[in-house]
Amino acid sequence: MNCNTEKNLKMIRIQKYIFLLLSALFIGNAQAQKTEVPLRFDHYYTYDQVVDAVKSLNKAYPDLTKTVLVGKSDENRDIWALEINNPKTGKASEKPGVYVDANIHGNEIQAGEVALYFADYLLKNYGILKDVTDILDRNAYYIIPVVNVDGRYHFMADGNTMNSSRSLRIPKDDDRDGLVDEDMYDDLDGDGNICQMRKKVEGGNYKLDSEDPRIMVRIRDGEKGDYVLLGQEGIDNDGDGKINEDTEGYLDPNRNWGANWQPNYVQRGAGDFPFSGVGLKAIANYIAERENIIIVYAFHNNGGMYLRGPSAKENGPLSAADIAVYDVLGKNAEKMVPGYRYLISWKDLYSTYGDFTDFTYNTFGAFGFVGELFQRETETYSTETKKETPEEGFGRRENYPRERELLEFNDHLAHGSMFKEWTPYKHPVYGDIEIGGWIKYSSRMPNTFMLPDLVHRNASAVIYAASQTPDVSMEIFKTEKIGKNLNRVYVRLRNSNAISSMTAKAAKEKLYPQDMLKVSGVKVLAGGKLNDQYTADIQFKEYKPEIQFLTVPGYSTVEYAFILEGSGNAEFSYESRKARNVKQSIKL
Ligand SMILES: [Ca+2]
Ligand SMILES: [Ca+2]
Ligand SMILES: [Ca+2]
Ligand SMILES: [Ca+2]
Ligand SMILES: [Zn+2]
Repeated sequence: MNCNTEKNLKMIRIQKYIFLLLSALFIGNAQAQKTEVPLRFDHYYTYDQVVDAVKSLNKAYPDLTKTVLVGKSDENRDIWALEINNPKTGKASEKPGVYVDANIHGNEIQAGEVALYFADYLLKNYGILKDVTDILDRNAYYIIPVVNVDGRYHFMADGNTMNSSRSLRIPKDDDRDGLVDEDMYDDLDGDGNICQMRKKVEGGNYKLDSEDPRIMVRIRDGEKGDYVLLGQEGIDNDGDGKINEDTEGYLDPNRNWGANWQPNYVQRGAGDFPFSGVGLKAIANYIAERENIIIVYAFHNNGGMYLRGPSAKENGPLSAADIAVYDVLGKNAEKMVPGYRYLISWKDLYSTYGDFTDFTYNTFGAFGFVGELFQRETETYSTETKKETPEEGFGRRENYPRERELLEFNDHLAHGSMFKEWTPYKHPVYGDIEIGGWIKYSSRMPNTFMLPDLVHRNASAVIYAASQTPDVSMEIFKTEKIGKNLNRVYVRLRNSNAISSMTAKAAKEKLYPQDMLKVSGVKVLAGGKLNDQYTADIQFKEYKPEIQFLTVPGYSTVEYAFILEGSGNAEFSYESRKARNVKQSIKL
Protein backbone atom coordinates (compact mmCIF):
# COMPACT_ATOMS: atom_id res chain seq x y z
CA MET A 1 0.00 0.00 0.00
CA ASN A 2 1.54 3.29 -0.97
CA CYS A 3 1.50 6.38 1.15
CA ASN A 4 -1.12 8.16 -0.94
CA THR A 5 -3.65 5.39 -0.71
CA GLU A 6 -3.12 5.23 3.02
CA LYS A 7 -3.69 8.99 3.29
CA ASN A 8 -6.79 8.69 1.16
CA LEU A 9 -8.12 5.91 3.30
CA LYS A 10 -7.46 7.95 6.40
CA MET A 11 -9.23 10.89 4.79
CA ILE A 12 -12.19 8.72 3.88
CA ARG A 13 -12.29 7.39 7.42
CA ILE A 14 -12.33 10.91 8.85
CA GLN A 15 -14.98 11.99 6.38
CA LYS A 16 -17.01 8.95 7.25
CA TYR A 17 -16.65 9.74 10.95
CA ILE A 18 -17.75 13.34 10.43
CA PHE A 19 -20.64 12.15 8.32
CA LEU A 20 -21.73 9.69 11.00
CA LEU A 21 -21.40 12.34 13.66
CA LEU A 22 -23.45 14.83 11.67
CA SER A 23 -26.07 12.31 10.78
CA ALA A 24 -26.29 11.21 14.40
CA LEU A 25 -26.84 14.82 15.38
CA PHE A 26 -29.31 15.29 12.57
CA ILE A 27 -31.23 12.13 13.39
CA GLY A 28 -31.24 13.04 17.07
CA ASN A 29 -32.68 16.39 16.14
CA ALA A 30 -35.19 14.94 13.74
CA GLN A 31 -36.33 12.56 16.43
CA ALA A 32 -36.84 15.40 18.85
CA GLN A 33 -39.29 17.03 16.47
CA LYS A 34 -40.94 13.91 15.17
CA THR A 35 -43.78 13.69 17.66
CA GLU A 36 -46.39 16.15 16.61
CA VAL A 37 -49.11 17.51 18.85
CA PRO A 38 -51.95 16.61 18.91
CA LEU A 39 -50.65 13.10 19.31
CA ARG A 40 -51.71 10.28 17.02
CA PHE A 41 -53.11 6.99 18.14
CA ASP A 42 -52.82 4.95 14.99
CA HIS A 43 -49.62 3.23 16.15
CA TYR A 44 -47.78 2.37 19.35
CA TYR A 45 -45.19 4.84 20.55
CA THR A 46 -41.73 3.47 21.30
CA TYR A 47 -40.18 4.42 24.64
CA ASP A 48 -38.23 7.24 22.96
CA GLN A 49 -41.36 8.50 21.27
CA VAL A 50 -43.25 8.46 24.58
CA VAL A 51 -40.57 10.68 26.12
CA ASP A 52 -40.72 12.88 23.05
CA ALA A 53 -44.52 13.03 23.25
CA VAL A 54 -44.36 14.18 26.88
CA LYS A 55 -41.88 16.90 25.94
CA SER A 56 -43.87 17.90 22.87
CA LEU A 57 -47.07 18.28 24.90
CA ASN A 58 -45.17 20.47 27.33
CA LYS A 59 -43.81 22.56 24.46
CA ALA A 60 -47.24 22.93 22.89
CA TYR A 61 -48.96 23.86 26.17
CA PRO A 62 -46.29 25.57 28.28
CA ASP A 63 -48.83 27.46 30.42
CA LEU A 64 -50.73 24.37 31.45
CA THR A 65 -48.05 21.70 31.73
CA LYS A 66 -44.80 20.82 33.37
CA THR A 67 -42.48 17.87 32.82
CA VAL A 68 -40.95 16.25 35.85
CA LEU A 69 -38.15 13.73 35.77
CA VAL A 70 -39.47 11.31 38.36
CA GLY A 71 -36.34 9.20 38.43
CA LYS A 72 -34.30 6.62 36.58
CA SER A 73 -34.95 2.99 35.86
CA ASP A 74 -32.69 0.08 36.68
CA GLU A 75 -31.17 0.43 33.22
CA ASN A 76 -30.87 4.19 33.67
CA ARG A 77 -33.72 5.27 31.43
CA ASP A 78 -35.69 8.38 32.38
CA ILE A 79 -39.13 8.04 33.92
CA TRP A 80 -41.06 11.17 33.01
CA ALA A 81 -44.23 12.63 34.39
CA LEU A 82 -46.37 15.19 32.65
CA GLU A 83 -48.18 17.45 35.09
CA ILE A 84 -51.20 19.44 34.06
CA ASN A 85 -52.41 22.39 36.04
CA ASN A 86 -53.88 25.77 35.23
CA PRO A 87 -51.99 28.18 37.51
CA LYS A 88 -54.67 30.82 36.90
CA THR A 89 -57.08 28.75 38.96
CA GLY A 90 -54.62 27.99 41.74
CA LYS A 91 -51.51 26.10 42.68
CA ALA A 92 -51.50 22.40 41.81
CA SER A 93 -50.95 21.39 45.44
CA GLU A 94 -54.13 23.23 46.48
CA LYS A 95 -56.39 21.26 44.15
CA PRO A 96 -57.55 17.65 44.19
CA GLY A 97 -54.86 15.56 42.52
CA VAL A 98 -55.62 13.01 39.81
CA TYR A 99 -52.81 10.53 39.22
CA VAL A 100 -52.66 8.35 36.12
CA ASP A 101 -49.93 5.86 35.34
CA ALA A 102 -49.51 2.98 32.98
CA ASN A 103 -47.37 0.21 31.59
CA ILE A 104 -45.90 -0.97 34.89
CA HIS A 105 -45.75 -4.35 33.19
CA GLY A 106 -43.40 -3.73 30.30
CA ASN A 107 -45.42 -5.71 27.75
CA GLU A 108 -48.70 -3.90 28.47
CA ILE A 109 -47.94 -1.11 26.08
CA GLN A 110 -51.37 0.24 25.11
CA ALA A 111 -51.75 1.36 28.71
CA GLY A 112 -49.14 4.01 27.96
CA GLU A 113 -51.22 5.19 25.02
CA VAL A 114 -54.26 5.62 27.30
CA ALA A 115 -52.25 7.87 29.61
CA LEU A 116 -50.87 9.89 26.70
CA TYR A 117 -54.30 10.18 25.13
CA PHE A 118 -55.78 11.37 28.41
CA ALA A 119 -53.19 14.17 28.61
CA ASP A 120 -53.46 15.06 24.93
CA TYR A 121 -57.27 15.10 25.03
CA LEU A 122 -57.46 17.35 28.09
CA LEU A 123 -55.00 19.84 26.66
CA LYS A 124 -56.37 19.88 23.15
CA ASN A 125 -59.93 20.43 24.33
CA TYR A 126 -59.21 22.97 27.02
CA GLY A 127 -61.32 26.03 26.31
CA ILE A 128 -63.28 24.10 23.68
CA LEU A 129 -65.27 21.48 25.58
CA LYS A 130 -66.87 22.73 28.75
CA ASP A 131 -66.51 19.46 30.68
CA VAL A 132 -62.82 19.24 29.90
CA THR A 133 -62.24 22.90 30.69
CA ASP A 134 -63.99 22.50 34.04
CA ILE A 135 -62.02 19.48 35.16
CA LEU A 136 -58.73 20.93 33.99
CA ASP A 137 -59.39 24.11 35.96
CA ARG A 138 -60.50 22.27 39.10
CA ASN A 139 -57.88 19.51 39.48
CA ALA A 140 -54.18 18.94 39.15
CA TYR A 141 -53.00 16.00 37.04
CA TYR A 142 -49.96 13.80 37.46
CA ILE A 143 -49.42 11.48 34.54
CA ILE A 144 -46.67 8.89 34.19
CA PRO A 145 -47.33 7.25 30.81
CA VAL A 146 -44.71 4.54 31.25
CA VAL A 147 -43.68 3.20 34.65
CA ASN A 148 -41.63 0.25 33.42
CA VAL A 149 -39.58 2.17 30.88
CA ASP A 150 -37.01 -0.62 30.44
CA GLY A 151 -39.76 -3.18 29.91
CA ARG A 152 -41.48 -1.10 27.24
CA TYR A 153 -38.20 -0.32 25.51
CA HIS A 154 -37.17 -3.96 25.30
CA PHE A 155 -40.64 -5.23 24.46
CA MET A 156 -40.63 -3.20 21.30
CA ALA A 157 -36.92 -3.32 20.44
CA ASP A 158 -36.16 -6.99 21.09
CA GLY A 159 -37.62 -10.35 20.23
CA ASN A 160 -40.48 -11.02 22.64
CA THR A 161 -43.66 -12.93 23.15
CA MET A 162 -46.85 -11.11 24.12
CA ASN A 163 -46.08 -12.11 27.71
CA SER A 164 -42.37 -11.39 28.02
CA SER A 165 -40.55 -8.18 28.99
CA ARG A 166 -43.00 -7.64 31.86
CA SER A 167 -40.34 -7.63 34.53
CA LEU A 168 -38.12 -4.95 35.92
CA ARG A 169 -34.65 -5.29 34.44
CA ILE A 170 -33.02 -6.52 37.59
CA PRO A 171 -31.15 -9.71 36.70
CA LYS A 172 -32.40 -12.72 38.62
CA ASP A 173 -31.28 -16.31 38.67
CA ASP A 174 -34.56 -18.11 37.99
CA ASP A 175 -33.13 -21.63 37.76
CA ARG A 176 -30.64 -21.17 40.61
CA ASP A 177 -27.58 -22.29 38.72
CA GLY A 178 -25.49 -19.33 39.81
CA LEU A 179 -25.87 -17.49 36.51
CA VAL A 180 -28.34 -14.70 35.96
CA ASP A 181 -30.56 -14.28 32.90
CA GLU A 182 -28.19 -16.58 31.01
CA ASP A 183 -30.74 -18.25 28.77
CA MET A 184 -33.14 -15.70 27.35
CA TYR A 185 -35.41 -16.30 24.40
CA ASP A 186 -33.65 -16.09 21.04
CA ASP A 187 -35.28 -14.43 18.09
CA LEU A 188 -33.92 -17.04 15.70
CA ASP A 189 -35.49 -15.65 12.54
CA GLY A 190 -34.88 -12.04 13.54
CA ASP A 191 -38.45 -10.81 13.05
CA GLY A 192 -38.71 -9.12 16.47
CA ASN A 193 -41.03 -11.80 17.81
CA ILE A 194 -40.60 -14.91 19.87
CA CYS A 195 -42.98 -17.35 18.28
CA GLN A 196 -43.45 -21.10 18.57
CA MET A 197 -41.21 -23.88 17.30
CA ARG A 198 -42.72 -27.04 15.85
CA LYS A 199 -41.20 -30.11 14.25
CA LYS A 200 -42.68 -32.75 12.03
CA VAL A 201 -41.98 -36.16 13.55
CA GLU A 202 -43.48 -39.59 13.37
CA GLY A 203 -45.50 -40.25 16.52
CA GLY A 204 -45.71 -36.64 17.71
CA ASN A 205 -48.43 -35.58 20.12
CA TYR A 206 -49.87 -32.90 17.81
CA LYS A 207 -51.52 -32.88 14.43
CA LEU A 208 -52.55 -30.06 12.12
CA ASP A 209 -56.11 -28.79 12.39
CA SER A 210 -58.18 -30.11 9.49
CA GLU A 211 -59.83 -26.72 8.96
CA ASP A 212 -56.83 -24.48 9.44
CA PRO A 213 -53.41 -26.14 9.31
CA ARG A 214 -51.86 -23.18 11.12
CA ILE A 215 -53.48 -24.49 14.31
CA MET A 216 -51.80 -27.26 16.26
CA VAL A 217 -54.26 -29.74 17.70
CA ARG A 218 -53.34 -32.03 20.53
CA ILE A 219 -54.10 -35.65 19.63
CA ARG A 220 -56.54 -37.71 21.62
CA ASP A 221 -55.94 -41.23 22.84
CA GLY A 222 -55.68 -43.60 19.91
CA GLU A 223 -55.02 -40.88 17.34
CA LYS A 224 -51.78 -40.59 15.42
CA GLY A 225 -49.82 -37.37 15.65
CA ASP A 226 -47.12 -36.09 13.38
CA TYR A 227 -45.87 -32.92 15.08
CA VAL A 228 -44.29 -31.91 18.35
CA LEU A 229 -44.32 -28.41 19.79
CA LEU A 230 -40.89 -27.38 21.04
CA GLY A 231 -41.83 -24.27 22.97
CA GLN A 232 -40.91 -20.71 22.29
CA GLU A 233 -38.14 -19.66 19.94
CA GLY A 234 -34.77 -20.20 21.51
CA ILE A 235 -31.61 -22.21 21.85
CA ASP A 236 -29.75 -23.58 24.84
CA ASN A 237 -27.52 -20.56 25.39
CA ASP A 238 -25.62 -21.98 28.38
CA GLY A 239 -25.52 -25.61 27.31
CA ASP A 240 -27.33 -26.97 30.35
CA GLY A 241 -29.74 -29.00 28.28
CA LYS A 242 -32.66 -26.64 28.84
CA ILE A 243 -33.94 -23.90 26.55
CA ASN A 244 -35.10 -20.43 27.68
CA GLU A 245 -34.92 -21.44 31.34
CA ASP A 246 -33.61 -18.13 32.73
CA THR A 247 -35.01 -15.11 30.91
CA GLU A 248 -35.16 -11.43 31.88
CA GLY A 249 -35.85 -10.77 35.56
CA TYR A 250 -38.22 -11.97 36.94
CA LEU A 251 -39.14 -9.19 39.27
CA ASP A 252 -42.77 -8.16 38.98
CA PRO A 253 -43.03 -4.39 39.49
CA ASN A 254 -46.59 -4.71 40.72
CA ARG A 255 -45.69 -7.09 43.54
CA ASN A 256 -43.13 -4.85 45.14
CA TRP A 257 -44.89 -1.91 46.72
CA GLY A 258 -44.98 -1.36 50.45
CA ALA A 259 -48.45 -2.69 51.16
CA ASN A 260 -48.95 -6.18 52.45
CA TRP A 261 -45.73 -7.18 50.72
CA GLN A 262 -44.75 -10.86 50.72
CA PRO A 263 -41.47 -12.53 49.78
CA ASN A 264 -40.83 -14.64 46.72
CA TYR A 265 -41.72 -17.95 48.34
CA VAL A 266 -45.26 -16.64 48.91
CA GLN A 267 -45.59 -14.86 45.62
CA ARG A 268 -43.46 -15.16 42.50
CA GLY A 269 -42.03 -11.88 41.31
CA ALA A 270 -41.26 -10.35 44.70
CA GLY A 271 -37.86 -8.73 45.04
CA ASP A 272 -35.71 -9.14 48.12
CA PHE A 273 -37.55 -6.29 49.82
CA PRO A 274 -40.43 -3.88 49.09
CA PHE A 275 -39.63 -1.13 46.59
CA SER A 276 -37.04 -3.27 44.86
CA GLY A 277 -36.23 -1.34 41.71
CA VAL A 278 -34.96 2.24 41.72
CA GLY A 279 -37.80 3.39 39.48
CA LEU A 280 -40.47 2.16 41.88
CA LYS A 281 -38.80 3.91 44.78
CA ALA A 282 -38.67 7.14 42.77
CA ILE A 283 -42.37 6.89 41.92
CA ALA A 284 -43.29 6.20 45.56
CA ASN A 285 -41.41 9.37 46.54
CA TYR A 286 -43.01 11.32 43.73
CA ILE A 287 -46.49 10.39 44.96
CA ALA A 288 -45.59 10.98 48.62
CA GLU A 289 -44.58 14.54 47.73
CA ARG A 290 -47.96 15.19 46.11
CA GLU A 291 -50.26 14.94 49.09
CA ASN A 292 -53.28 16.22 47.18
CA ILE A 293 -53.59 13.04 45.09
CA ILE A 294 -57.03 11.62 45.81
CA ILE A 295 -57.57 9.30 42.90
CA VAL A 296 -55.17 6.91 41.22
CA TYR A 297 -55.64 5.11 37.92
CA ALA A 298 -53.07 2.49 36.95
CA PHE A 299 -53.52 1.02 33.48
CA HIS A 300 -52.58 -2.52 32.54
CA ASN A 301 -53.76 -5.15 30.11
CA ASN A 302 -55.85 -7.21 29.73
CA GLY A 303 -59.29 -8.68 30.19
CA GLY A 304 -61.57 -5.63 30.26
CA MET A 305 -61.81 -4.80 33.95
CA TYR A 306 -61.83 -1.94 36.38
CA LEU A 307 -60.44 -3.41 39.57
CA ARG A 308 -60.59 -1.93 43.00
CA GLY A 309 -58.88 -3.20 46.12
CA PRO A 310 -58.28 -4.84 48.35
CA SER A 311 -55.85 -6.98 46.42
CA ALA A 312 -55.73 -9.53 49.19
CA LYS A 313 -58.56 -10.61 51.45
CA GLU A 314 -56.68 -9.75 54.63
CA ASN A 315 -56.47 -6.12 53.49
CA GLY A 316 -60.23 -5.80 53.58
CA PRO A 317 -63.09 -5.41 53.71
CA LEU A 318 -63.31 -1.73 52.90
CA SER A 319 -65.69 0.51 54.75
CA ALA A 320 -69.11 1.11 53.25
CA ALA A 321 -68.33 4.80 52.70
CA ASP A 322 -65.31 4.02 50.52
CA ILE A 323 -67.14 1.27 48.65
CA ALA A 324 -69.86 3.81 47.83
CA VAL A 325 -67.30 6.03 46.11
CA TYR A 326 -65.75 3.11 44.24
CA ASP A 327 -69.19 1.96 43.12
CA VAL A 328 -70.07 5.29 41.52
CA LEU A 329 -66.81 5.41 39.56
CA GLY A 330 -66.63 1.69 38.78
CA LYS A 331 -70.22 1.36 37.60
CA ASN A 332 -69.83 4.38 35.37
CA ALA A 333 -66.67 2.94 33.87
CA GLU A 334 -68.64 -0.21 33.02
CA LYS A 335 -71.08 1.88 31.01
CA MET A 336 -68.36 3.77 29.19
CA VAL A 337 -66.36 0.77 28.06
CA PRO A 338 -68.63 -1.95 26.70
CA GLY A 339 -67.88 -5.38 28.08
CA TYR A 340 -65.62 -4.16 30.87
CA ARG A 341 -66.50 -5.26 34.38
CA TYR A 342 -66.03 -3.46 37.66
CA LEU A 343 -64.52 -6.03 40.03
CA ILE A 344 -62.74 -6.51 43.33
CA SER A 345 -59.17 -7.71 42.88
CA TRP A 346 -58.80 -10.52 45.41
CA LYS A 347 -62.36 -11.74 45.26
CA ASP A 348 -63.08 -11.70 41.56
CA LEU A 349 -59.57 -12.26 40.27
CA TYR A 350 -56.79 -13.45 42.57
CA SER A 351 -54.85 -12.19 45.56
CA THR A 352 -51.71 -10.17 45.05
CA TYR A 353 -49.32 -8.72 47.59
CA GLY A 354 -47.33 -5.54 47.33
CA ASP A 355 -49.87 -4.15 44.88
CA PHE A 356 -49.62 -0.53 43.74
CA THR A 357 -53.19 0.69 44.24
CA ASP A 358 -53.36 -0.99 47.65
CA PHE A 359 -50.18 0.88 48.47
CA THR A 360 -51.58 4.26 47.42
CA TYR A 361 -54.91 3.60 49.17
CA ASN A 362 -53.36 2.26 52.38
CA THR A 363 -50.55 4.79 52.63
CA PHE A 364 -51.75 8.01 51.05
CA GLY A 365 -55.52 7.71 51.29
CA ALA A 366 -56.16 7.82 47.55
CA PHE A 367 -58.92 5.86 45.85
CA GLY A 368 -57.36 3.60 43.25
CA PHE A 369 -58.41 1.66 40.20
CA VAL A 370 -56.52 -0.76 38.00
CA GLY A 371 -57.76 -0.60 34.43
CA GLU A 372 -57.20 -3.91 32.64
CA LEU A 373 -57.44 -2.82 29.04
CA PHE A 374 -58.64 -4.81 26.05
CA GLN A 375 -60.77 -7.84 25.49
CA ARG A 376 -59.99 -10.13 22.61
CA GLU A 377 -63.68 -10.89 22.32
CA THR A 378 -64.16 -7.44 20.81
CA GLU A 379 -62.13 -8.40 17.76
CA THR A 380 -64.70 -10.78 16.38
CA TYR A 381 -68.43 -11.07 16.54
CA SER A 382 -68.14 -14.38 18.26
CA THR A 383 -71.11 -16.10 19.77
CA GLU A 384 -68.64 -17.61 22.21
CA THR A 385 -69.20 -15.83 25.52
CA LYS A 386 -66.45 -17.50 27.48
CA LYS A 387 -63.93 -14.94 28.71
CA GLU A 388 -60.22 -15.44 28.53
CA THR A 389 -58.55 -15.47 31.90
CA PRO A 390 -56.80 -12.17 32.44
CA GLU A 391 -53.03 -12.00 32.56
CA GLU A 392 -52.94 -15.27 30.68
CA GLY A 393 -51.44 -15.25 27.26
CA PHE A 394 -53.34 -16.51 24.33
CA GLY A 395 -52.58 -20.03 23.25
CA ARG A 396 -52.43 -21.63 26.67
CA ARG A 397 -56.01 -22.70 26.41
CA GLU A 398 -56.95 -25.18 23.75
CA ASN A 399 -60.05 -23.67 22.25
CA TYR A 400 -59.81 -24.48 18.55
CA PRO A 401 -63.04 -22.84 17.32
CA ARG A 402 -61.93 -19.65 19.04
CA GLU A 403 -58.46 -19.86 17.52
CA ARG A 404 -59.95 -20.31 14.07
CA GLU A 405 -61.99 -17.14 14.60
CA LEU A 406 -58.94 -15.24 15.69
CA LEU A 407 -57.05 -16.40 12.63
CA GLU A 408 -59.91 -15.13 10.49
CA PHE A 409 -59.58 -11.80 12.25
CA ASN A 410 -55.88 -11.89 11.46
CA ASP A 411 -56.61 -12.71 7.82
CA HIS A 412 -59.50 -10.36 7.08
CA LEU A 413 -59.03 -7.42 9.42
CA ALA A 414 -55.35 -7.39 10.35
CA HIS A 415 -54.44 -8.67 6.89
CA GLY A 416 -51.98 -11.20 8.13
CA SER A 417 -50.04 -8.87 10.41
CA MET A 418 -50.74 -10.74 13.65
CA PHE A 419 -49.76 -14.28 12.85
CA LYS A 420 -46.42 -15.41 11.59
CA GLU A 421 -46.90 -18.18 9.06
CA TRP A 422 -44.97 -21.35 9.87
CA THR A 423 -41.57 -21.05 8.20
CA PRO A 424 -38.75 -23.63 7.96
CA TYR A 425 -35.71 -23.06 10.16
CA LYS A 426 -32.59 -25.07 10.90
CA HIS A 427 -32.23 -25.35 14.67
CA PRO A 428 -28.84 -26.28 16.21
CA VAL A 429 -30.39 -28.92 18.44
CA TYR A 430 -33.73 -29.84 16.88
CA GLY A 431 -32.62 -29.78 13.23
CA ASP A 432 -35.32 -29.00 10.68
CA ILE A 433 -38.13 -27.18 12.44
CA GLU A 434 -40.69 -24.52 11.65
CA ILE A 435 -41.19 -21.22 13.45
CA GLY A 436 -44.59 -19.55 13.50
CA GLY A 437 -47.57 -18.43 15.53
CA TRP A 438 -49.00 -15.30 17.10
CA ILE A 439 -46.66 -12.31 17.19
CA LYS A 440 -46.07 -10.15 20.28
CA TYR A 441 -48.55 -7.44 19.26
CA SER A 442 -51.27 -9.95 18.42
CA SER A 443 -52.73 -10.48 21.86
CA ARG A 444 -53.38 -8.51 25.04
CA MET A 445 -53.67 -5.29 23.03
CA PRO A 446 -55.78 -4.11 20.12
CA ASN A 447 -54.66 -4.01 16.56
CA THR A 448 -53.86 -0.36 15.95
CA PHE A 449 -57.05 0.25 13.94
CA MET A 450 -58.97 -0.38 17.19
CA LEU A 451 -56.65 1.66 19.38
CA PRO A 452 -58.43 5.05 19.09
CA ASP A 453 -61.63 3.57 20.50
CA LEU A 454 -59.83 1.90 23.40
CA VAL A 455 -57.85 4.98 24.44
CA HIS A 456 -60.83 7.30 24.17
CA ARG A 457 -63.25 5.19 26.19
CA ASN A 458 -60.80 4.46 28.96
CA ALA A 459 -59.52 8.03 29.15
CA SER A 460 -63.18 9.04 29.44
CA ALA A 461 -63.52 6.81 32.49
CA VAL A 462 -60.75 8.88 34.09
CA ILE A 463 -62.33 12.12 32.91
CA TYR A 464 -65.53 11.06 34.65
CA ALA A 465 -63.62 10.34 37.87
CA ALA A 466 -61.88 13.71 37.54
CA SER A 467 -65.30 15.36 37.32
CA GLN A 468 -66.16 13.75 40.66
CA THR A 469 -63.22 14.87 42.81
CA PRO A 470 -64.41 16.50 46.03
CA ASP A 471 -65.87 19.95 45.52
CA VAL A 472 -66.56 21.40 48.95
CA SER A 473 -68.40 24.66 49.47
CA MET A 474 -69.26 26.42 52.72
CA GLU A 475 -72.39 28.17 53.81
CA ILE A 476 -72.97 29.98 57.10
CA PHE A 477 -76.66 29.33 57.11
CA LYS A 478 -77.92 30.67 60.42
CA THR A 479 -76.80 32.99 63.19
CA GLU A 480 -78.79 33.17 66.43
CA LYS A 481 -78.24 35.65 69.20
CA ILE A 482 -78.50 33.55 72.34
CA GLY A 483 -77.34 35.98 74.98
CA LYS A 484 -75.49 39.15 75.61
CA ASN A 485 -72.45 39.01 73.42
CA LEU A 486 -73.20 35.36 72.56
CA ASN A 487 -74.03 33.95 69.16
CA ARG A 488 -74.75 30.47 67.87
CA VAL A 489 -73.50 30.13 64.31
CA TYR A 490 -74.36 27.27 61.97
CA VAL A 491 -72.00 26.23 59.19
CA ARG A 492 -72.69 23.78 56.40
CA LEU A 493 -70.09 22.08 54.23
CA ARG A 494 -71.42 20.60 51.04
CA ASN A 495 -69.60 18.20 48.72
CA SER A 496 -71.36 18.35 45.39
CA ASN A 497 -69.36 15.49 43.86
CA ALA A 498 -69.13 11.73 44.40
CA ILE A 499 -65.65 11.42 45.86
CA SER A 500 -65.44 12.10 49.59
CA SER A 501 -62.94 14.62 50.86
CA MET A 502 -61.03 11.80 52.59
CA THR A 503 -61.18 8.05 52.36
CA ALA A 504 -62.83 6.48 55.38
CA LYS A 505 -59.67 4.46 55.79
CA ALA A 506 -57.45 7.53 55.94
CA ALA A 507 -59.74 9.11 58.54
CA LYS A 508 -59.99 5.96 60.64
CA GLU A 509 -56.30 5.11 60.58
CA LYS A 510 -55.17 8.74 60.77
CA LEU A 511 -52.98 8.41 57.71
CA TYR A 512 -52.59 12.18 57.73
CA PRO A 513 -54.20 15.14 59.55
CA GLN A 514 -57.93 14.97 59.02
CA ASP A 515 -59.89 17.71 57.30
CA MET A 516 -60.57 20.59 59.65
CA LEU A 517 -63.15 23.29 60.13
CA LYS A 518 -61.45 26.10 62.05
CA VAL A 519 -62.94 29.19 63.63
CA SER A 520 -60.86 32.26 64.39
CA GLY A 521 -61.26 35.96 65.15
CA VAL A 522 -63.61 35.52 68.08
CA LYS A 523 -63.66 33.37 71.19
CA VAL A 524 -65.15 29.93 70.60
CA LEU A 525 -66.90 28.78 73.77
CA ALA A 526 -68.25 25.56 72.34
CA GLY A 527 -68.70 23.82 69.06
CA GLY A 528 -69.48 20.53 67.47
CA LYS A 529 -71.30 18.52 64.87
CA LEU A 530 -74.89 19.55 64.44
CA ASN A 531 -77.42 16.75 64.62
CA ASP A 532 -80.57 18.88 64.49
CA GLN A 533 -80.65 22.61 63.95
CA TYR A 534 -84.23 22.99 65.26
CA THR A 535 -83.51 21.50 68.66
CA ALA A 536 -79.94 22.80 68.61
CA ASP A 537 -78.76 19.24 69.20
CA ILE A 538 -75.02 19.54 68.96
CA GLN A 539 -72.35 16.91 69.68
CA PHE A 540 -70.00 19.25 71.48
CA LYS A 541 -66.29 18.58 71.17
CA GLU A 542 -64.66 18.62 74.55
CA TYR A 543 -61.34 20.26 73.84
CA LYS A 544 -60.38 22.94 71.36
CA PRO A 545 -63.88 23.52 69.96
CA GLU A 546 -62.41 25.99 67.46
CA ILE A 547 -60.99 23.07 65.49
CA GLN A 548 -63.39 20.39 64.30
CA PHE A 549 -62.14 17.25 62.51
CA LEU A 550 -64.32 15.92 59.76
CA THR A 551 -64.79 14.34 56.36
CA VAL A 552 -67.26 15.59 53.79
CA PRO A 553 -68.63 12.45 52.14
CA GLY A 554 -69.61 12.40 48.47
CA TYR A 555 -72.92 14.06 47.54
CA SER A 556 -73.41 15.04 51.19
CA THR A 557 -73.46 17.85 53.63
CA VAL A 558 -72.09 18.04 57.14
CA GLU A 559 -73.17 20.73 59.55
CA TYR A 560 -71.45 22.26 62.56
CA ALA A 561 -72.54 24.78 65.17
CA PHE A 562 -70.41 27.07 67.29
CA ILE A 563 -71.17 29.24 70.27
CA LEU A 564 -69.13 32.38 69.86
CA GLU A 565 -68.43 35.11 72.33
CA GLY A 566 -67.66 38.67 71.41
CA SER A 567 -68.09 40.76 68.33
CA GLY A 568 -66.09 41.40 65.23
CA ASN A 569 -65.16 39.24 62.33
CA ALA A 570 -65.56 35.49 62.83
CA GLU A 571 -63.60 33.57 60.24
CA PHE A 572 -64.45 30.00 59.27
CA SER A 573 -62.01 27.98 57.25
CA TYR A 574 -62.20 24.47 55.90
CA GLU A 575 -58.77 22.93 55.30
CA SER A 576 -58.20 19.68 53.47
CA ARG A 577 -55.25 17.89 51.95
CA LYS A 578 -57.18 16.57 49.01
CA ALA A 579 -60.08 18.97 48.54
CA ARG A 580 -59.75 22.68 48.00
CA ASN A 581 -59.73 24.86 51.09
CA VAL A 582 -62.62 27.29 51.53
CA LYS A 583 -63.10 30.29 53.77
CA GLN A 584 -65.99 32.46 54.89
CA SER A 585 -66.42 35.13 57.48
CA ILE A 586 -69.28 36.91 59.19
CA LYS A 587 -69.51 40.04 61.24
CA LEU A 588 -70.93 39.55 64.69
CA1 LIG B 1 -29.62 -19.02 35.97
CA1 LIG C 1 -33.91 -14.50 35.10
CA1 LIG D 1 -38.75 -14.64 15.78
CA1 LIG E 1 -30.08 -23.39 28.94
ZN1 LIG F 1 -50.31 -5.73 34.34
